Amino acid sequence: MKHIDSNTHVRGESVYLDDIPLVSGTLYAAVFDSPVAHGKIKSLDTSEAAAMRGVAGIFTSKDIPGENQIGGIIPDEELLAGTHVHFCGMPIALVVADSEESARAAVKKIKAEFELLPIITDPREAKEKGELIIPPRTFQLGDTHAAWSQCEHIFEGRTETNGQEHLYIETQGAYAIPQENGAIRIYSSTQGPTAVQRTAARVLGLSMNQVEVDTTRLGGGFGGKEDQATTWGVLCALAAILVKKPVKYALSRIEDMRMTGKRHPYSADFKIGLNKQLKIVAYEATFYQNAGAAADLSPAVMERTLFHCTNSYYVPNVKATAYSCRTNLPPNTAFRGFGGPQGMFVIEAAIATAAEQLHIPASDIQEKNLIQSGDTFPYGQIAVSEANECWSKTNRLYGIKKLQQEITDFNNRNPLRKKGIALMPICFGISFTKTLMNQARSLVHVYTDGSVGISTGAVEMGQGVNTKMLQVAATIFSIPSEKIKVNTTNTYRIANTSPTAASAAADLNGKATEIACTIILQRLKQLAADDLKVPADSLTLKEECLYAHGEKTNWSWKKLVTAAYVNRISLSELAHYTPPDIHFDATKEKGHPFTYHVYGTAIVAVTVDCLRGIYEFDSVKVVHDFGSSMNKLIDIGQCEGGIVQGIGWMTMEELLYDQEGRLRSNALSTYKVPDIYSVPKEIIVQALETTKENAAIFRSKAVGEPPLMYGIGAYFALRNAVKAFNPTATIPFDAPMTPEKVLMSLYPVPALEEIKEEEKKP
Ligand code: MTE
Ligand code: LUZ
Ligand code: MOS
Repeated sequence: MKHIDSNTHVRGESVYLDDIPLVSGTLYAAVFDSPVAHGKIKSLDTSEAAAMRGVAGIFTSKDIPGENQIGGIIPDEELLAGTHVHFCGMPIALVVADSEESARAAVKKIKAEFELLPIITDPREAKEKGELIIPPRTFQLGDTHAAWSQCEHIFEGRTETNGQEHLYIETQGAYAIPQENGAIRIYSSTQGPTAVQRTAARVLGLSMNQVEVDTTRLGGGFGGKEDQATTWGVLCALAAILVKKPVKYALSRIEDMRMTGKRHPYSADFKIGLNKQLKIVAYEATFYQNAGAAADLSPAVMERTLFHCTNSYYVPNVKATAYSCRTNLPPNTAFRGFGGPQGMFVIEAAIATAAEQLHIPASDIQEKNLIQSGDTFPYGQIAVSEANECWSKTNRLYGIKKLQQEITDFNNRNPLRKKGIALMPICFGISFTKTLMNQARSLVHVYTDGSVGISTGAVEMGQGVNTKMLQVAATIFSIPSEKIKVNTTNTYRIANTSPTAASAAADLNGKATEIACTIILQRLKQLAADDLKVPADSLTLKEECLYAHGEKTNWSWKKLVTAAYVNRISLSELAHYTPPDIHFDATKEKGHPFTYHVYGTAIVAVTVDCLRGIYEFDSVKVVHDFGSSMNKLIDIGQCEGGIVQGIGWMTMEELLYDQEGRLRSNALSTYKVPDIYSVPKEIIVQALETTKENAAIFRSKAVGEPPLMYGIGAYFALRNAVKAFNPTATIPFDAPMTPEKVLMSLYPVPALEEIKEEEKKP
């Protein structure tokens, strides 16, 4: 089945926040945000701005009727700065005017003076100064201290991974409309409608039942709207309540890039020990997470770094410690992979270090250490692994040694163009690591004409969750998809939702939908069973016809539905789902936090132009563990998108804050994301088809985040290509590996003159 939005998407008819028809009298908001990264607000003068034509109001923290607090995990973040600012881009005042232009013009007339305070942008410096968001956490398995003596080889190193701008095509935004009796409706481009609702209630001093949040779809979220859409939803609601008029704010790209947090940059230290057989005996890592100026989701992101610090390998002795470091940058937030990629990069760097020192391909080490079913993760969960299956199928399909040999041959033939290849196995845990968040509800209505409406807590952001919800209902009811509509995500229909995140939305909401549909179907079957005098379990629905013991009856879907209504039997159901058997004890850092894991293996190949430092990705060849995919088109699309986004993070997206905490890569002219010319020439995604019980909806495993981590292979492929040209290059593990960095690491090569001479020969 195609993505159900594909028709309206290509026609430009899909409704995003900025397409919602406006109520007359709507005003427009714009934010005055801090120009300095840390300081005390000495004075704030809004008088000139307030006098401008079209300006309806300017609001600061003093105008907030409830609490000036938006922190989700820790209450450490003000909506509007009160006395101090903690990052460049922190909202200070909110202007409301009769047009976007007047609102933004008025913002420019606001004057503020600051008493400047020391600025920290580096996480290690923050840690040294005791600026931690939460106390450090350590995951431990076995005893690394005792294990070093069993190691034949021990390597140490340091890594840096930079942040990443989400660059959802639709920027952040919201539209709030006051309702009768002080209530409010907020249209929000958010992954977490309940977070917007809860926070709006808190800030406005309302109860949650007075706040309706409605989301049709997002033009991408990628984690950037899991928590940080809340600010804009709440600001619009605040202004709307204060001016008693509808208020809209759709951020410009430059505002969005400046004011919102991104993927967390990490700095890390590692130590890895291997025995003679190249088994990893011990691994230690210390992670310094650059959290930015407030907690946001950083504690949860940090936790997932620890969960995924050994990627898809079994290591018997592990000690990993993570620090969430407070700096004067915009609070960093969820981004596809949620700290997992940052953890996985470090062990891949450790393995690459070992491989380079031992003069063997990293894949020799990777393959020998893949986690097997029955092995224990550092957090105590026992693996049900597909790591070896994915690896060996990759080898069967694409031939790892053959590809490596082809690359060596190419490199021997070509003095100025070098290829590099890297294997990238992945393992990603599915479930919110905060166990209580793993719950969802679905409300299914069957109407008397036989059509069906579904509402869940899932937010459509391009990933196809609505299509999957529709497929669930179509499959259970055995009716055509045209009879089913998936409704907007709305806090009045579905309450207390978890954000659409952790790749878990299709599973959680899909299972709830499956339960709701099954309950309604049971009622319909019972009705027919009574009439036909057969047991209900002998009945099956197929293509809108009811069969008893395999024989067609005179009951159709339509007749069942009508009869149920006539007999006063409910055609609606609200179902609740929570995955069984997950738990985690944070005092011991042990448990069984994930419903299951997703595995896969990628081979990434790149060609570097060794005169210019530029490069092209030749191919990404993958075997991915889909379970048994319920929608191949969508799931392959998720893989392709994730891979390209991961390659962007690892190779070209160079986020840059200066010493003053100002974002220098603040527009698409200075921040380069992958475009159609820079995607790999070939991406092949093959399925590891398994029919094993796996707790996923219809055994179709979650697919949203895991493929991003194949992109990590791009970094190591590039590194190998550079090493093929300049074997003595010392390349720090400092991602992204931009063309500039590639060029710098290619040279100086003492033998360059000789290489040039060589090339002139026929
Ligand atoms: N795909 C598209 N097209 N747009 C997105 O914003 N977000 C990703 C992933 N795929 C995203 C996407 C992220 S970060 C997550 S957590 C999952 O989708 C969420 O959706 P799911 O739980 O339905 O997989
Ligand atoms: N969000 C969250 C996430 O709150 N908890 C998680 O475990 C998670 N994992 C991935 C992405 N978002
Ligand atoms: Mo995705 S980072 O869980 O929104």
